[in-house]
Amino acid sequence: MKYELYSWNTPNGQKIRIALEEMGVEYAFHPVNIGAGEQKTSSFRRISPDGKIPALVVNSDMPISLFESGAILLYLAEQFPTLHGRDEAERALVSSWTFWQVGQLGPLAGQLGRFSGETPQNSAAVLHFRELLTRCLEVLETRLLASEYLAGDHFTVADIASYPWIASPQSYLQRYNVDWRGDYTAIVKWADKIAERPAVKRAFSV
Ligand SMILES: N[C@@H](CCC(=O)N[C@@H](CS)C(=O)NCC(=O)O)C(=O)O
Repeated sequence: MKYELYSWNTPNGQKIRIALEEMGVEYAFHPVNIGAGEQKTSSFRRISPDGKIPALVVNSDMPISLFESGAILLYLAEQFPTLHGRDEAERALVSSWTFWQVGQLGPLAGQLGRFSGETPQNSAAVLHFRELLTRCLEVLETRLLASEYLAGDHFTVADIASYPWIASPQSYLQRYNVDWRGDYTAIVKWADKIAERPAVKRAFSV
């Protein structure tokens, strides 16, 4: 099999599954149970040095091993240009929004989840990360009021990066009742349209 995905059912893992389903390629799925610590084994660290999912191995004469979901998405976009920007300006936006998700939206939602699970809902940490996450949602809303998708008028890996962090049932926004559906009409429209994509449905059905 050319593509081998090492992953688990979390927003970062779901991104790569969506991209591979959009590409319509076959891939082997290797579950890495992060609850059981399988991501920290020395064998898994050979493909993902920081001991985190997702990771992707691309088999060919010269196999390629990738970790970090943003790097994987941008690599796949180069293989499958329909998921990339159509010109230099769009590709620059695809990179910018993808890096924004892995540098801002993902870690801030992750920290909200971490502290919401462990400390009272009015603790300084929970309030701090809720505020920062709200700012992220405002950034996303402003962009989506001006543009159908994050990099322009068509769906790219930049949308794939952010979508599960907002709308996946495993997203911390769902789990800790961040009311994005009530407050952000452009995000809701964008997310509902993405949810209808057959590849996205397939990615979430497994
Ligand atoms: N920046 C990384 C973050 C990956 C990440 O945090 N993965 C989580 C699951 S969503 C994980 O493996 N957590 C287990 C751990 O850190 O031990 C990426 O975008 O791929």
